Amino acid sequence: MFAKTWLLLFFAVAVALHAAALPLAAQQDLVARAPTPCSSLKQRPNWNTLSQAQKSSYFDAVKCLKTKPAVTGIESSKNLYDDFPAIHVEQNHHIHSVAAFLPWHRRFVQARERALAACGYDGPTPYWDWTEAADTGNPDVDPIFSVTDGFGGNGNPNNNDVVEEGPFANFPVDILQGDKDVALFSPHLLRRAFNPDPQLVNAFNSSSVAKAQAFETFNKYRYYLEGTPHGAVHQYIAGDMGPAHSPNEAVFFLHHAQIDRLWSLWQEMDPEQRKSDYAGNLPDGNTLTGPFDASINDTLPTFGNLIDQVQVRDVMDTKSGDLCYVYV
Ligand SMILES: [Cu+2]
Repeated sequence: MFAKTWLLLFFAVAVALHAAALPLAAQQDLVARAPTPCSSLKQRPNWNTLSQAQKSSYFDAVKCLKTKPAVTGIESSKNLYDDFPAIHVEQNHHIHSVAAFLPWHRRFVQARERALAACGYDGPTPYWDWTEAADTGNPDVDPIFSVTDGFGGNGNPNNNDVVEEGPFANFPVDILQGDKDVALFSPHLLRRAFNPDPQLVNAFNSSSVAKAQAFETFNKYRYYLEGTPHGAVHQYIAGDMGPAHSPNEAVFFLHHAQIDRLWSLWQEMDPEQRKSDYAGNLPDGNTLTGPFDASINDTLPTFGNLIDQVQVRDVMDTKSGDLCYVYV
């Protein structure tokens, strides 16, 4: 008993001495950091509520990214637009089917927002609520695919599924997943090949999302959300939205804003618990069977200089730190 108490005391003194020897900043790091409150919150709206002028300035900024210098240093990436698919391909196995899927993509959408701002865009960061599209049974008629004020429609099946109308008509895809010798992955023009399979469409309708939102722990939630609604939207649009180079498809960022919105709505159902609930496998584990050894103190996989690499805990709350936004 005495020996045990002594040992504990010795340990406490050793920790205190060790802490005293550290510089002040490091000492503060030992204390759990309180999230920095935001001075104001930006609103992220549904794409369909944007004005024509906002939509067209959004498209202008997206296309402007092709004219800005690359920052990732990835050899194949020649401009800021290509940096997004390039880092997503490079980090593919670190950011999918892992615990970090949601927080990494949350920050990735924020990186896109900052890049668009550098291209003069001062409008909001929109999301695409694809449940509205799926609930009609015909997602292809959703206004997001309008050829007049949307992202353009389906690709032309008689021309390798190339998108021929709208702001991304005949748009170059230069960053590719995998081997450039494989026909699908050689440089080409942006492709879409909508897959109307009802099973696929139902996987991102409102009842599928209701099922996702009903999970009570992060590990189960992120597994279903990623594997079912998220994956189904990629597979529905298909073409360049399918492979890991999917950030070539501008709709990617509105899809991921929606995924981020669903996660933030899920968190708001029980903020105290869920803004610190983080669990799941690391890249070398299995997404379904583990081991589930991810930690909220993990550093996020790299964004290749598109935005700084913070810890998971820094992006758990959209209303704190340097996030400061809400979905409306
Ligand atoms: Cu991704």
